[in-house]
Amino acid sequence: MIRPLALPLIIAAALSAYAQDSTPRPKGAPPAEPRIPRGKAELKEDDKPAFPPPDQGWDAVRDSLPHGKLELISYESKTVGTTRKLNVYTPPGYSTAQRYPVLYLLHGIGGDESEWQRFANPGNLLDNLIANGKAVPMIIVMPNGRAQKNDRADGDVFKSAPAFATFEKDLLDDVIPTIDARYSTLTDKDHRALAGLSMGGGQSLNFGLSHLDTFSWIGGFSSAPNTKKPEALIPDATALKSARLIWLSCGSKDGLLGISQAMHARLKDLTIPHTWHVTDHAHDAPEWKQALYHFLKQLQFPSTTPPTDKPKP
Ligand code: FER
Repeated sequence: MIRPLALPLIIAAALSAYAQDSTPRPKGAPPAEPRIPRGKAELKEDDKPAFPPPDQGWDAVRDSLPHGKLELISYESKTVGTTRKLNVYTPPGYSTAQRYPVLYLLHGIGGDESEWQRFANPGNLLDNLIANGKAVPMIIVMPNGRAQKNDRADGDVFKSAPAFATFEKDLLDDVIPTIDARYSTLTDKDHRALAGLSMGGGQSLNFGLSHLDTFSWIGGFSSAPNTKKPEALIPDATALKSARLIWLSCGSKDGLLGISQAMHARLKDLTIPHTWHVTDHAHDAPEWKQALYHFLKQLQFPSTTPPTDKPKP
């Protein structure tokens, strides 16, 4: 079992190993194709913070204000053929008399359904934002993005990279229907967001941008090499017209910065509105925590609730 805070260090070491690997490969080994751009992140003119640092006390846990609830639930995954687990945060005062927007929040290559909780305590960030009138109540779902029978982050976590692609089906066919059946949700795309860190950032861009009928708010934080090519995800200038938010963020000291830079360049070339937020972090939890805080504030879901014939849970 890898300690969560050790993982960024392991990944940093893996990244520099890829960048420096010039050793001869054994006969029959797969080609030594680097999975990441070689060399250090190169800062470009636009690579600046879009937001000032978070307000003071942004991540304090306060007894004086109402808190949401976090629960670990199980669901049957037809995609994987197992019972899987995910964490669900419901906001303070959650009631079936109302319907709520949902943010699906995805973890990185060494994480699981509890990684965001360890890195950022998303529910507490949202409790503080709601109390200050800076974000709206929403449900946050933190699933396990490694869609395979053993979905624990054991051993060489890079070997499970293909299961992060399989998760597209699990998310669309198993996770979302489970959440919409068990919670009082708004089920239209304008009230559904998808974001994640690193592998989860790549998943969010890959799945979100190709399912704009399902998600209108899409965020890639420090997106990993699983991110599809910008030209594939954004074929033309009108492709993302229906999206309400396209968010890209990354640390300036992250060896994976080039992946987000390329997405930003594509969106900029096609004059597609988006957020580009680069801060002074590396591939680490402080980067993802502040990215999530600012992202949550941007999720200003429309307040008029569209008609829905979904029966209430
Ligand atoms: C890689 C480097 C980093 C890669 C994935 C990552 C699939 C993911 C890092 C993370 O999720 O933190 O080459 O290949």
